[in-house]
Parts: sequence; structure tokens; C-alpha cells
Amino acid sequence: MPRVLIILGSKSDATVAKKASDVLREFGVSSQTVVASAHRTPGRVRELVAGSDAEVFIAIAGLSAALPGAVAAATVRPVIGVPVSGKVNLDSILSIVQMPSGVPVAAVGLDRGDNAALLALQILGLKDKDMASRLKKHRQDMAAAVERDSEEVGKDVQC
Ligand code: RP5
Repeated sequence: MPRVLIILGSKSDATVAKKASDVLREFGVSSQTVVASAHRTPGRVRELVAGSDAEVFIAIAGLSAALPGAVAAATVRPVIGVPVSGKVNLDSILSIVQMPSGVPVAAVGLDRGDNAALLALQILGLKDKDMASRLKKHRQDMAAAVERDSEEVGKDVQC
């Protein structure tokens, strides 16, 4: 059983989904990726969510991005919405962020499948000490990379 279910509104969202599944794989967390649209296949969305044992859902959609909200309407488990970029961009962001009272969706930035996966891991890390330690190590690695970048830039850019 996948611990994280990644649902895309369309096959055209696949590159954003791959960012999420890559991070989850890196941390050894099982995930499943499926396509189901809030507008084109609303019944399939409800069936998938109702039949899933996933601990966290990641819902990825662009344009009038109703999918994360539709997933959240069908479960009390956490739902992370990822807006997908397009001609307008604010459309998908606002569709995901502006959920009505009572049915929350956590939102990450435009096309940020990677951050959606990290947030899912942080949620899993609440009960999984090993996961929490690995996330701390990931932060330390990032901080070390910034220091290395600073040293490199300092050498290249001398006043
Ligand atoms: C949304 O419409 C999907 O999530 C996708 O981002 C966008 C365009 O879908 P396609 O027309 O490419 O299938 O529902």
C-alpha cells in the first residue's frame, strides 16, 4: 500500500508529479501516481480517495484547479495541493488556496512537487522518528551547500 497517493488532474501535469515522486523515492517512501480530474472524472476522484489507505494525498492541477479541494472533500487525511503553471498562474494558485472554511488544503508553490513531497514527509515524520532525523539531515546538507556556494562566489566575485 502506498503511503502517499499523488493524483494529477491531467497527464500534462506529469513533470510536476515526477518532482514529488522522485523526492519520496529518495527518502524510501512508497507512493502511487494516478490521473483523475475533478471536472472530467469526479466519480473516479472520490473512488480513488475513498479506496486509498494513503496517509497523505498530493493533488496536482492547473487552470481552475479544483482537484485538491475535491480530494479534501472526500477525506479527513491531509491533502497537499500543487498549483501547475500555465498562461495565467494565479488561477491555479487561488483555486487551491481559497478553500472555504471547514475543508482545508495545504498549498505549496507553483510547480513545487518537490516541496509537496517534503511536506508529506514532514507529516509522516510526526510519528516516524527516523524520518524526522533524515529530514533534519537534509536541511543540514542544504545549509552546507549554501556555505560552499558562498565560498565559491566569494572567490569569483572580489571587490
Ligand atoms: C487541469 O487542467 C489539469 O490539472 C491540467 O493542469 C490542466 C490542463 O489539462 P489538459 O487539458 O492538458 O488535460 O485540470
